[in-house]
Amino acid sequence: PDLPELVARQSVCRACDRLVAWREKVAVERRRMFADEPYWGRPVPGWGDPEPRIMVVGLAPAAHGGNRTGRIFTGDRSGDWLFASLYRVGLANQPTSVRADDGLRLIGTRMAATVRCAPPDNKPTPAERDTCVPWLAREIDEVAASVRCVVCLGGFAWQSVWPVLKQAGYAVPRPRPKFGHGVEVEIAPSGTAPAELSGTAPITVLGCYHPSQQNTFTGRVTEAMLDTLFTRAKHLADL
Ligand code: DU
Ligand code: SF4
Repeated sequence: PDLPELVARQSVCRACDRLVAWREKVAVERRRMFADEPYWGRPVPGWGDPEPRIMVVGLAPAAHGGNRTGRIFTGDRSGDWLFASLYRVGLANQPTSVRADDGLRLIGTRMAATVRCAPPDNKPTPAERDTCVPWLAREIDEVAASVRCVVCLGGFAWQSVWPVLKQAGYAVPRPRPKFGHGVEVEIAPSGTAPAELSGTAPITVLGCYHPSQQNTFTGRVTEAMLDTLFTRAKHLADL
């Protein structure tokens, strides 16, 4: 399957009862309030450069962000911080992301959520994560030939990405590296890597605190921290 087919197939997924109910409940309530606005209310696919050198992995769409606009991190506070930083360091063509048709383009960069439906309180259950992670695994498989750097926004993405990268053909350290802002882990294709990976250079997994309101309000994440991290990602990815 190619990326457009993957996007189409996962956008109709209904595998998690609780999340399907939630994403649709939120959508119905919101449509009533904003009758003239289209409201997505479905799984939010990966988005950006189809041959990315940087892959950004988040947690899950926000109820009134990605779940509303249909584009990941679009129309929510985390996205405001994320896209502004990507723009400042030259990985996006504009600093804001308000609607799926706003002209935003990512440069050498793609992004996806670990869990693709908006969860209540932004907290998917472990079972929901395990159910959804195969979509991320398929997406990483599709882009693995070009990716040089994987940026994990928050500990949830960090935990989820190791089995995915192992399955994609990378030798992943044991025990799993501990998450932190700025933590870098270099991984190389393993002996059983698929042909398009074998013989390729190592890639770097980069930990980044999630630019959630909780973190940005308290100063745990600052604009400077995000800019430094994405500048590093850009360097690692030769962009
Ligand atoms: O029209 P297109 O070049 O196929 O782009 C489709 C879609 O992906 C559009 O929403 C822009 C985005 N995109 C991007 O962000 N960065 C790229 O390098 C290529 C496409
Ligand atoms: Fe499907 Fe993932 Fe949504 Fe669950 S969270 S319904 S697996 S797209």
